[in-house]
Amino acid sequence: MTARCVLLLLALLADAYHGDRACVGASEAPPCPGWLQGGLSRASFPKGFVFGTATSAYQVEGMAAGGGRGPCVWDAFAHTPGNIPGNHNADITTDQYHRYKEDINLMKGLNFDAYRFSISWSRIFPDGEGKVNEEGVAYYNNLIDYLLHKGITPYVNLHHYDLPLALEKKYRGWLNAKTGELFADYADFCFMAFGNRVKNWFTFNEPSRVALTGYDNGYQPPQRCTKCAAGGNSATEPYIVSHNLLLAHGYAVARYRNKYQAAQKGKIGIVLDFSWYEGLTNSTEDQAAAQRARDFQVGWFMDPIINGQYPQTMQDIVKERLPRFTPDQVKLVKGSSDYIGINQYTAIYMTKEKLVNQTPISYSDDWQANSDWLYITPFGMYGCMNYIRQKYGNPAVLIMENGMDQPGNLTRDEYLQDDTRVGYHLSYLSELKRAIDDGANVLGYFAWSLLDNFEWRLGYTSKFGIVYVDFNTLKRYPKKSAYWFKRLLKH
Ligand code: PNW
Repeated sequence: MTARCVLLLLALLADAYHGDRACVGASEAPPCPGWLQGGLSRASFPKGFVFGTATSAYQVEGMAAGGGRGPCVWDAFAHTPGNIPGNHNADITTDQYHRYKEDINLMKGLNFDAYRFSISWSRIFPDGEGKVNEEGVAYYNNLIDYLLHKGITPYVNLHHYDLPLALEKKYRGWLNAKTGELFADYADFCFMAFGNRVKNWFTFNEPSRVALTGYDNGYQPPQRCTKCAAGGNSATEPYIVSHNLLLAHGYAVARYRNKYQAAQKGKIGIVLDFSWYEGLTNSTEDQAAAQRARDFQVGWFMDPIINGQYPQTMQDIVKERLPRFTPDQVKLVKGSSDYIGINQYTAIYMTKEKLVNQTPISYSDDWQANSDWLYITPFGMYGCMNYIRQKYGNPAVLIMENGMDQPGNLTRDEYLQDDTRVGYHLSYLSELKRAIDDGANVLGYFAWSLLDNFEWRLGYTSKFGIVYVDFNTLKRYPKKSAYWFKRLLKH
């Protein structure tokens, strides 16, 4: 679909909402004939298709220095003045640590089936290794038990950017393969402690962004790059880190499969970010730029996990800077996911880089491509799902994040009237359905996010929730999009 078609579609959707406005404020309006569900309901999706919302530990839990939790790399980053607007941090954030029952009741009331959250490694092992923090274990036990009590299925991610600070300091974090071995020990503990009730596991969230933002451009912890004050090498470290993350994933999956899976009967995978890349024009060069982008973003992890090696384009461009898998590592990584989680937000038009460096000096230079950022691009959802189906043999996929933000300067009422977000989810779900109808093996969809929360480098200035959080009182207010989901998902 062309960008113009998309704009037209959105204009039509916006029009339809405005007609409905009086009827569907951000309150639980009575059944409203004009409510725009776009013809979608649960019945539009395969039987057993799962709908949930997603969060991550650092972004919603709070109690950062409480309950026996050790610091993670993000605590140190957020507490360094100047890193985050308003010097915000996640010491309290939405305080889900104390309010999880309220949040689970909210999910239940909105008719969601599942909740994706992450476990904070440093809440279980404050130093990343060694002594267990029983208070942290009790917290996750309570969270899981209450989810199950309410009939909400937990989807648990083991690592969402929040590496224990002790491991960064002691071992240089993901630059050291040792961190991957410790990750497997932590994962093993979680399978042992929670696996009798958790049947859906993920190792990592968006490992490519850990490598990109931590080691290529240095925007996020540990802020390493060629020109960074902390030191680094953007030409080599992103590749070393992603290799170590792939091995860490493999070690953890092997533990699950060898020790727990037969008895616990769960599944395990990884969550990858995948923006849809289109060529800006049909020229061979732009089409090749789009393919390089897909390979460098999602192929970087998908190819090893499905085929046991990095994409050929990466091997050709990165050459000796790209680590090689030993035969044992191939065995570990190839086939190491029962399903693939995909975070899908947007699409990007790619064109061949105007000035290609003769000697690329960073992972992002290696893409040899420029991009034009778009935002509400539902065709990208179709593109990603269709691509994975065709290129990787149609593995089972879960959409683990999809959503959009609002800027930080509106009034509460303006936040609650999030018509644009309703249109976003409706249009992306419609394109997801189209991909499923064409044969894509998609098992579920998780909206990012249940709550407005700590949006990393943007602090609280960017709001992705379908539920508004007043960060002075911590009171939750469902937005119009929340009620839209409630109606979509009614049984
Ligand atoms: C995801 N991009 O990160 C993360 O998994 C969430 O923790 C985060 O809150 C959410 O998206 C919203 O930002 C991404 O620029 C951040 O392409 C940025 C991008 C992709 C994913």
